[in-house]
Amino acid sequence: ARSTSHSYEKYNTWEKIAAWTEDITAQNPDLVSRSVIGETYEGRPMYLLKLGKSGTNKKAIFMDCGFHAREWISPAFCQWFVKEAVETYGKDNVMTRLLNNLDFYVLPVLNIDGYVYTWTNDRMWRKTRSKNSGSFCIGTDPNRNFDAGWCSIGASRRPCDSTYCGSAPESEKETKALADFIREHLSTIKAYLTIHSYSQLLLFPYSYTYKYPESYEELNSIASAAAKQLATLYNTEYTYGPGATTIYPAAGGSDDWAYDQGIKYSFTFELRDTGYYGFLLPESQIKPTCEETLLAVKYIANYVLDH
Ligand code: ING
Ligand code: ZN
Repeated sequence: ARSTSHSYEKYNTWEKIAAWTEDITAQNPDLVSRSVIGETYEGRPMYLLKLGKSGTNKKAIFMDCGFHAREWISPAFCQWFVKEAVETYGKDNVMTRLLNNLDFYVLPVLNIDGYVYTWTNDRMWRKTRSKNSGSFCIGTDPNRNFDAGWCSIGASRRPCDSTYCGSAPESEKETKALADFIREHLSTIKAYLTIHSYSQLLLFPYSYTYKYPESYEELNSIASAAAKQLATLYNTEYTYGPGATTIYPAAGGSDDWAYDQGIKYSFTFELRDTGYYGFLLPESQIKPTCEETLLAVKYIANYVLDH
């Protein structure tokens, strides 16, 4: 047993996050279970937490953090979300109802190798850490590596670029593991949430094309209501809309891919801030950022439960 408690208001190393996944599972056996959905290029286990009271025919919501290595507030949010779930279950009516009736799959860090590299070598690293044949440059952008208009727009075919789409869709062990898990659970997963930073945006499909998704009206109204909820705490302003027109056109993103798999409620969050600190968001902002984001995620989860 480990004696010191986890620091939710600090950025944690992968070593600490990995140990935390074990501890939080052991401490909450009726609410949390842990599995491994694959391993990274450098051989690290990709831990997935499943949150929820056991039940039959439950819908599920999948949420991942840490696609891009330097976006440290993202893994911090996944940790915060799990903490809130276990601490407020049985106390907060909304969280209790959510966990009684839904399962949350939470992947605390997708791009673990990249995340480790930002702690040891280069704080601004974005991509995975895989080797590219025929190049000395390392890594693929995991959010250009999905089979959704792959590499057609807003992505690069050059391995040295930060938006390199990889040698093929799902060329990365990390994106393949995520896609395989979602494909295997398509009958239960009703929503896909992927957490990035920064810009304070709530995006939905599409990013790989300017065409509007069939559920545009519904997604737009959910995003509007979720952003409104988020702002109730600190007045943090979020812009929302389809990725292509709200941030920039970019193919191969996981939200577009999940949507085209039939997961209607698919959103990308871009957390604080709007650029003053950017990726280097101070630790003093972890708590307010996570508290406000939690309101938006709970809103979306509630909506999914009721629809
Ligand atoms: N932004 C996202 C990126 O991967 C995005 C924006 C979302 C692109 C959805 C494609 C699909 O570039 C950051 N900050 O990573
Ligand atoms: Zn990102």
